[in-house]
Amino acid sequence: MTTTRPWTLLGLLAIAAAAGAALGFAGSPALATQGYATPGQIGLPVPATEVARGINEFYDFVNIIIIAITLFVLGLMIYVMVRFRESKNPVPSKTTHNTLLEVAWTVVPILILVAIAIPSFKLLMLQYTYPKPDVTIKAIGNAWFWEHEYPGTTPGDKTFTVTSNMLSDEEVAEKVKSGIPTPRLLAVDNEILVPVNKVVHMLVTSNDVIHNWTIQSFGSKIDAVPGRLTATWFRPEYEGVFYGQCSELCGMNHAFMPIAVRVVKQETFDQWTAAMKAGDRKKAKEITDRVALDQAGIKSVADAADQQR
Ligand SMILES: [Cu+2]
Repeated sequence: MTTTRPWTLLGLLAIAAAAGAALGFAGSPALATQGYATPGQIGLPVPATEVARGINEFYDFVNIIIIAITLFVLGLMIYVMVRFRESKNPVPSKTTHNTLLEVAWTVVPILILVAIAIPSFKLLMLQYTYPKPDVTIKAIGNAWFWEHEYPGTTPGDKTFTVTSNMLSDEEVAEKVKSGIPTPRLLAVDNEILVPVNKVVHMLVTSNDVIHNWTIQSFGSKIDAVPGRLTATWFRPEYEGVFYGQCSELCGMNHAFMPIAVRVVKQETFDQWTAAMKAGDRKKAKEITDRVALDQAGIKSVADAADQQR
């Protein structure tokens, strides 16, 4: 058999893969306006940070390679089954070596792996190079809820802690009635606030077993290990509420310890932290609810659909 035919096939498949890419794999999910996956959504939750955007792009890129390789192998198999079927090819070839082909099937996968490794390492560098923080928060995993500690930034400054428990179905229904879009199994009683376009360092640890602090829209996912401090960082680029879940199997209520981060204007953040430091939880709650309503107004398309559900 000649060695030219597989290459023709590879060329065709490469064109098909490129066409697939142009048709939409590289597109960002325009429908999602909140930081969680909505029913029927294709793709990852909408990215809100540079890292998350990088992850989404990398995911699309690797998917294209996977699809191209799968189609190529499938094509080769179909070609061999048809072209060399017993009726057409009763006396099989005894060929055992083809230098050009052997070099090619070694070199091409190496090149593909290098093409994957370069953007992958770039992304890892971005994820694990921590810019100077504007806000530092300590997340503490508990069986089965999260606590977030905002340490004081100057001597004498107060540290405060936000404890977040998942809302029950009744509480979700009540909140939805009041006009605040509230997803089931993700919304919590006390959201944490962070300022928009600021670098947040999240130091992560646990009080009991290993949990994992994750917000997909931020591209943040890091284990919460008892007795150790791990860290992730994010700089949310727009306002909204972003949900995450514990992502390390930690026990009975593992699925019911969501994380809700609300990204707000710096002044709102300052008001909220001032209220929290003063121990005025009621005022802090009012601020959070007001922002939630404001943000629901801005992002009305998906939210209206949510509320009707
Ligand atoms: Cu957990």
